[in-house]
Amino acid sequence: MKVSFDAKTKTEAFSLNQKKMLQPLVFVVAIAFVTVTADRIDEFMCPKGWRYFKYSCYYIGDVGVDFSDAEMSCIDLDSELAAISSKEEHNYIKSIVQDTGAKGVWFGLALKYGDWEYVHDWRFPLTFLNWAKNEPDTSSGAGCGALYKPLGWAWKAERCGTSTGMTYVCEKRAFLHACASRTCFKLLDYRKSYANAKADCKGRGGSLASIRSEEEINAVKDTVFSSRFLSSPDGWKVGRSDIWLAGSDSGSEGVWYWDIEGQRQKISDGFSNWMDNEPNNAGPSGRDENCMIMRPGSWEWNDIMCDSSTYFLCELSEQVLIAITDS
Ligand SMILES: [Ca+2]
Ligand SMILES: [Ca+2]
Ligand SMILES: [Ca+2]
Repeated sequence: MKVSFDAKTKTEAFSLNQKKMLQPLVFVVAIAFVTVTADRIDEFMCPKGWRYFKYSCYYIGDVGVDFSDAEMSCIDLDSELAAISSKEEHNYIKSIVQDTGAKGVWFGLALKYGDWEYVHDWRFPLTFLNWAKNEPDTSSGAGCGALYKPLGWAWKAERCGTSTGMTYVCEKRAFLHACASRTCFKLLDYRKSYANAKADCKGRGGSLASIRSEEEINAVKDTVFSSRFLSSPDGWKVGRSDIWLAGSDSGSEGVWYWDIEGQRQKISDGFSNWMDNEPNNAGPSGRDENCMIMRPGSWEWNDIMCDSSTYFLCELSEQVLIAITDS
């Protein structure tokens, strides 16, 4: 399978991508039915205690929190105060805060230098606004956005230090998992160095992924090339970029291991899927290549420099994962 894109706009590349995906997806699904019936494609998932909606996970906090505490609480949970970019998303959040007993719900919108912006990303385009009538009213020093129950949950500018009756909504992206018999894979669609990717997976209760069979390659294909994943905002980029796996020869040049705590295994003793003439340890300016990536499409491996930055694949046991299905 060849995955390539013309340098076009994101939208065009995305539709091109979907057409190209159709054929291989049919193929992958057929294989899955014939030979690896133990495999399955799970829905998008969110951590326990989070709610899933349209590629995002939402968390509603405690009542009685001011804006900056709400912001910090979301960051502590590896998320951000929600950015509400459509009527649909607004209505969803409204539906999950109805019964919290809160009067208002902080989300990510705040007044910065005279403009209303999303606090975690000022570039986030304000394509959707849902202010109540006569809002935002900043005359009393209000500078933070909240869904406000007495106004039918429309948005109100509230004083940021208000905590009475206020809860908050955090948001983070949901990810698709696919599981083989041994383990489940989770693709992270942001870039990190090998060491930081390894730490990220560990922080999720797993590790960078090792691939130990054809069956696991099939599960990874499902994870990376799911048509649903590709319709998420960044999916089109991920399907054509290298992905870190847990392989490394940092300990002894040329001796490759799955570098996983408690499961360290010499790769040459088991399943292996290197590209032709790799690993070659041939970094620029004579630098070592000691960390392994997998290339979507061929699903083969290469060694690259560990401080490169790319997407990565974690493996997690099923106990770590809690499915939240699209309702
Ligand atoms: Ca959002
Ligand atoms: Ca090396
Ligand atoms: Ca190489």
